[in-house]
Amino acid sequence: MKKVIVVANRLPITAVKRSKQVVFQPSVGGLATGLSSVPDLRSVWIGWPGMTSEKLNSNEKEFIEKRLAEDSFRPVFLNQNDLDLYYNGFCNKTIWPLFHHLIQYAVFEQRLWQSYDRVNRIFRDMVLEVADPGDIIWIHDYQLMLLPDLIREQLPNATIGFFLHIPFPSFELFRFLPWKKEIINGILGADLVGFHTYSYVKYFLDSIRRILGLENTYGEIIVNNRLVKVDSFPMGIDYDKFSNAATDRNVKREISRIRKNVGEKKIILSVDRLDYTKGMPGRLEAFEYFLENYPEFKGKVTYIFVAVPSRTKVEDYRFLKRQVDELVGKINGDHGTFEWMPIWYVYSSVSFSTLVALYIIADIALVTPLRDGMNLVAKEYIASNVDFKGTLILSETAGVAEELGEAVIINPANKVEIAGAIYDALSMTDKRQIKRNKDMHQRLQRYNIKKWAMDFTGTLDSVKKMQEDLNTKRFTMDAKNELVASYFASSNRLLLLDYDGTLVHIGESPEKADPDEELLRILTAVTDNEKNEVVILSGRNRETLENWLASVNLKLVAEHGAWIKEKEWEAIEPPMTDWKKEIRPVLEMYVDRTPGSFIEEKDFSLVWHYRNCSPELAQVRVKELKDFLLTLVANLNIGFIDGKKVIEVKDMNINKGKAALKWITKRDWDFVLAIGDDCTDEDMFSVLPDTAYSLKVGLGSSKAKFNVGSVKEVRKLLEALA
Ligand code: GDG
Repeated sequence: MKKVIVVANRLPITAVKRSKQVVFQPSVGGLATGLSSVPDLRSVWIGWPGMTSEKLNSNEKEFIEKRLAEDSFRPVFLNQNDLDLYYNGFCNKTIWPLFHHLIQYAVFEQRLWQSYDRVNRIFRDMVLEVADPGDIIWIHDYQLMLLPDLIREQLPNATIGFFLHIPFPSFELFRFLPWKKEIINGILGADLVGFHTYSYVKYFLDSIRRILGLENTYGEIIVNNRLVKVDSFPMGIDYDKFSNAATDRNVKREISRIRKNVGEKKIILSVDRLDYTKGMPGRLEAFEYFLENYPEFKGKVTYIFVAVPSRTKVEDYRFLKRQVDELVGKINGDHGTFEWMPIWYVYSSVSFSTLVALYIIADIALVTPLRDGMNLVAKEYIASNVDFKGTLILSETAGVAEELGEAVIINPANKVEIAGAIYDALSMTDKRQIKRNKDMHQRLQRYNIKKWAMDFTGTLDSVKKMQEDLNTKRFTMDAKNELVASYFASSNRLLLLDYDGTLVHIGESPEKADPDEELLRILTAVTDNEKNEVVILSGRNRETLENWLASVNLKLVAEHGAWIKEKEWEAIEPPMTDWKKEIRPVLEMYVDRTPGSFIEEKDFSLVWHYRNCSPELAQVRVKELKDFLLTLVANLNIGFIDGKKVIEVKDMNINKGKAALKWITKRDWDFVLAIGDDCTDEDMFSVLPDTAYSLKVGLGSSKAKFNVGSVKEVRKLLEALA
């Protein structure tokens, strides 16, 4: 039976020695807590058990293996040298700081890199031992970025997903990594690459473009003839576990215990691993600034500061510990009294019950990382407070801020702003807090950890299906040669070409899709041949096509077939636009509710663009909008196109198929070629004669006979016909 193999640096439980006995305890950290609550998905988990080989004799190793096997965990044993150079070295002194944009902490050393490479191969060997054909191999995080490709080399057809839990850096920082090409190639061994946010997706795709010269179409890239998809999957939490905790007996007991000690004071809480990315010194300084500038709160507020020991072998972390100790000491010394200690500093991990009790009792959660892949603490705080009370103060530089926009968003480098936010939060009326928290709460409930994991593995399945489709309909060299031969054997040829995504690559700014010199040269050469009639069929408006393509002798179709130009522009149908006044207010409402989206008005259609929005939010809104439009289309005789990051509402009678037919029926062509990339081009493919050649750019099912990988390939083909 097909199984899911989760591969991560650490197992969800850690082996430790207590009085010479090996015992096990849960691992702390976002990945372990998150994934361990999705048991249905965890058939086998491969990872390091937390103790180096030197500390274990062979009996103990065997004991660990046996005990872990009961939970389908497979340990990868690492020695002290690996731990120093790979884990404490390359992972935490090179990748961690660089990927968090804190390059001043990063070291670049060949021997650390070599160890990283070696350990990734050790993990590969364990995966090869465990994997059977058809299994899903899901690799996690920055410690194992070479692993996808190392496995791919050995198992070319394996189903591999890779998820990065930390940020991916902008190219301007990533370019400093001496092994950047190896890292990118390593990750691209996966079929699906996931990040928490769309910004990291963009940075990753940008690096691929700059380093490997590979373009993507909406996150799909062809790597060595294989489709790889890159997308964002914002990790959720085990919502039920946190939202049900308020009624748990142990949690209630903890709440009373803490309340007894703190009294009626307001509580500010922060919980993080002691890590320089979490912005702890800045946060403490902001708290100090708050006490100095809002002295009326002295004696009335307690800051519970939980710092979980982390990476204590790395010098930068030890330095941070000293810095935090000093700051806490100074603030308590300067402001504390016999009756009141401003900061309760806990340098250890706490039990789950204590953690949730703290979440529930805290009036403010102060989550101010300098940079954070996601930050689950912020989500857990909101989910635990089922009465929707409490204020979340959140860094704009944490991945989670893209999702929890209703939190009080601050700049972690601005202590004045943070202190002001604390003051506002302590003075905020319950009503405002409740409204904000309720909205966030509902989203966390919807997109929980299970949904996240199912979403990722479901997408991975669909990528495999797309790869299969592509393989059966791939535009091979033989197919290309046959097309070119047929072209040269004919004298009466019709070429029907879509523009965006077919002749030009659509990047993040579609308004900048004007033709480059190469394209104009190719189009001129093809149209100059008098045996050819070349038509561009586009969704763009007349003015744009005119401006961009006036220098070439082309026939044009604008607005998906609403306008046709042989010599002058003509409307294909009498305009019917009465429906616009009903639809426009609806789309405007969606613009208001979906930051980053906008409306484009064309002569015969209205288009809602959502490419700049948070993908998760957009997904929800698209579904709502489509459901709503479905109730209107019959009455108004309109249809809508669910295009690439757009919903276009238009007159039903207008489509590229009708426009294409006008040319197809015009003459007895002995060669017809149609090329397009999105669903609007399917109308064109469906009216072609059987003998026609048709190509879809990109992957996925299509009525076209073949799939081609990219705009580059289309241009090469047209060049061969020129
Ligand atoms: C990485 C990325 C990303 C913490 N202290 C205690 C404790 N925890 C639990 C929290 C939470 C988790 O550990 C911490 O998760 P974060 O997301 O805040 O941070 P990282 O460990 O840095 O995680 C991060 C994450 O991976 C997931 O992809 O969000 O950006 O850096 O679940 O509850 N749990 C208990 N006692 C503690 O003292 N019981």
